[in-house]
Amino acid sequence: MVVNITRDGDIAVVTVDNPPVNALGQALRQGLWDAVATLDAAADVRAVVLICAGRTFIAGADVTEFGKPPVPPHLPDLVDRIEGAAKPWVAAIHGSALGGGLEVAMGCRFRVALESAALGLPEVGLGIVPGASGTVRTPRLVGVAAAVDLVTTGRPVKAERARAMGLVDAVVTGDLRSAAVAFARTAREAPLPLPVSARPVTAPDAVWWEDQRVAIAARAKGELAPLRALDCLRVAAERPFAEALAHERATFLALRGSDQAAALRHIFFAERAAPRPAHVTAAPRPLRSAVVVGGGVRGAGLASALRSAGLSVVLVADDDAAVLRGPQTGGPSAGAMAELIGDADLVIVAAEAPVATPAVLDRLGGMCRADAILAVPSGAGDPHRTAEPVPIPARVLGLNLFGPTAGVALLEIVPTPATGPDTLATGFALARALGRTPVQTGLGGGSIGHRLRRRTRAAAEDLIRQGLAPATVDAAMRAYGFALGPFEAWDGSDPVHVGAMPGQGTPGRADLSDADIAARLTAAMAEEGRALLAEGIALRSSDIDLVAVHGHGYPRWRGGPMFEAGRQVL
Ligand code: T1G
Repeated sequence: MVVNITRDGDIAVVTVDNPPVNALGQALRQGLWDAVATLDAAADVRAVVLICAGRTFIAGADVTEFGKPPVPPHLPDLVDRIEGAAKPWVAAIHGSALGGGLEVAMGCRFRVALESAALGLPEVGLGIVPGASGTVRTPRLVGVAAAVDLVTTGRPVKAERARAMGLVDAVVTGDLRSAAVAFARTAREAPLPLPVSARPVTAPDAVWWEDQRVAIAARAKGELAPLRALDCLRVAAERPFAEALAHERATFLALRGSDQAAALRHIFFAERAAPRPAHVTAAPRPLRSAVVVGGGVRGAGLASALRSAGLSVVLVADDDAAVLRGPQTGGPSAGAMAELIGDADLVIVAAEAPVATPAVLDRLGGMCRADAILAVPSGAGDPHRTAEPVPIPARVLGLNLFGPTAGVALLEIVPTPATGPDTLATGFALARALGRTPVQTGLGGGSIGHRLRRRTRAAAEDLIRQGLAPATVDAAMRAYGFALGPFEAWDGSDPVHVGAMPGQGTPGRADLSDADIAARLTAAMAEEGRALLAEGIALRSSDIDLVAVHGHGYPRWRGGPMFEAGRQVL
C-alpha cells in the first residue's frame, strides 16, 4: 500500500510508502485523496500527521509521468483537498521535500522538519514551473522576495533556514514521527492559523519586479522557465489566489511539453543513470585512504574532495613527486615515497606530463600495494601505454579529470584492456565520492571530452578560414547558451591546427548568423558523437550529452548535441 493510516490516540498518522523517493504517481495521489475523506469521517481524529517511509519525504511529481496526459486526481486539486480537510494536517518532513512534495506540505496546515531535511522547488531545473500551487502558496508563507529566490533558482534550503523564513513551523531532532504527533496534539489546543491560501501577500512595486526580471534574464541566458516562474509569482502577488493558481497551471502545462523541458528531463535521467551502468556489476574495492600525486590546483582539489568524502588523503606536491623521476636532492626520499604510496588503497596521479611519464608511472606502480588502485591521467593519450609496465595492470585505471576540480561535475573513466571489473567499479565509486557524474570512455581514441573539444575547435577554425573572426564565433556560441565560445574555452593544449591560427581569408563574412554558426558547431559535435559511438569509445548517446553539458558548458536546457540532433531528425 502506498498510503497507510495508523493511529496514535486522537492523532491519525498517514504514512506514504512509494519507493524510491515517494514520487507522487497516480496511485499515491489517489491514496492521499481517499485518506482525506476517511479521516474527515473519523469523529475521534483531531489532527493528521503526513509522514513518509524510506529515505525521503515526497520528492515531487513522478517525472516518468511527464510525457503522458495528466490523470486525476490532479496534484493541485489534491493540495487544495488536504488544505480544506476538516482536521488539520501536519507534514512531517525528512530527506527532501521537493516540488510537488513541498506543495503537498504547503497544503498542510503545519510543517515540521528534521534538522537534516531540505525543502525546495526544483521545477525550473526540469524546464517547468511548480504546477500545484508552488508559485502561489510559497509567497504566502515566506514573502515574495524569498519565494522568488526559491522558485526561480530551484535551489533547496535546509530545515533551519526554512523555519527562519516561515516555510516550516518547527525543526525537530530525534524521532520525527513522535515529534510530529506531539506537535499536532499541541497545535490542536490553540486556534489554528489560516490555511496558506487564505494568508495575505504583500506585492512589491513594478520597479522591483523589473529588477528581478533583468537579473534572472541575465542568469537564464535563453532558458524559459525561470522567467515564466517570475511571471507566475507576480500574478500570485497581485491577483486573487484562484486566478493565480489557474495562471500557474496553464504555464506549467504549456512548459511541460516544451523542448527545453524534454531536454532537461533527458539530462536529469542521464545523470541518474550514469553512476549505475548495467555492465558495472562487480563490487568496488574499499576506498579508505588515497595518495594524490602532483597536479597543482587540480591535485589539491581532488585531495580536498576525497577528504570531504571521508578518505584519509596525502597530497604529494609536484616538486616532491620529482623523486619518482630518480634521485633528487631535497624532498622525500624514494624510500619515504614508497612507504607513503604502499600504504594507500588508491593512488591518483593528478599531475600531467612531465611528472606523469611512463617511467614515473612504472616506479609508482612498483610502489603500490598489490590490491591498490593506480589511477592515471588519460588526457589526450590513453592509460594503456601506462598500464603495460605496471606490475598489476588490472589495478590501473585512466581518469580524465577535466581541469581544476572546483565546480567540475564530470569524471571520465578510461579502463585499459587489462583493467579488472572491481577496479572499474571502484572508478565509479570514486566518482560518487568526488560528487561527480561518471562517464566511461573507451580506449585509444582519446576521451569523449577530448574528442568533442578537438572537433568543435576544428569546426570553428573552418569558419575562421571562411572569413569569420574568432570573436564572432565565440559570441555566437555564448548567445546559444554556452558558457564560453570555442576559442575562449581553448586551453591551448594539443592545438588542432599546426602553427598559428589559420589566416582569415576573405573579410568577415556577414551571411552566417549566430544561429548558423551554432548549428555548424553543434552538428559537428553530434557527428563526432556518432563516430565515438561507432568506435565504441562512448557507450551511450546520453553519456556524450553529459560530457558536453558538464565538461564543455553545452547549455543544459538544450540537452546536449546528441539530444538536439535527435530532435532535429524527429
Ligand atoms: N520522479 C520519478 N523518479 C524520480 C524522481 C521523480 N521526481 N526523483 C528521483 N527519481 C528516481 C531516480 O530516477 C532514481 O531512479 C531514484 O529515484 C533515485 O534517485 C507538480 C511537477 C530526490 C534528491 O525534481 O532531486 O514535482 O535510477 O539517484 O541521489 O510542481 O532524486 O533508482 O531507477 O537521484 O538519493 C520535482 C528530483 C519534480 C526531484 C534523491 N522533484 N529528484 O537523490 O537518488 S517536478 C525533483 C532528486 C514536480 C510539481 C512538479 C533526487 C533526490 P533509479 P537519485 P538521490
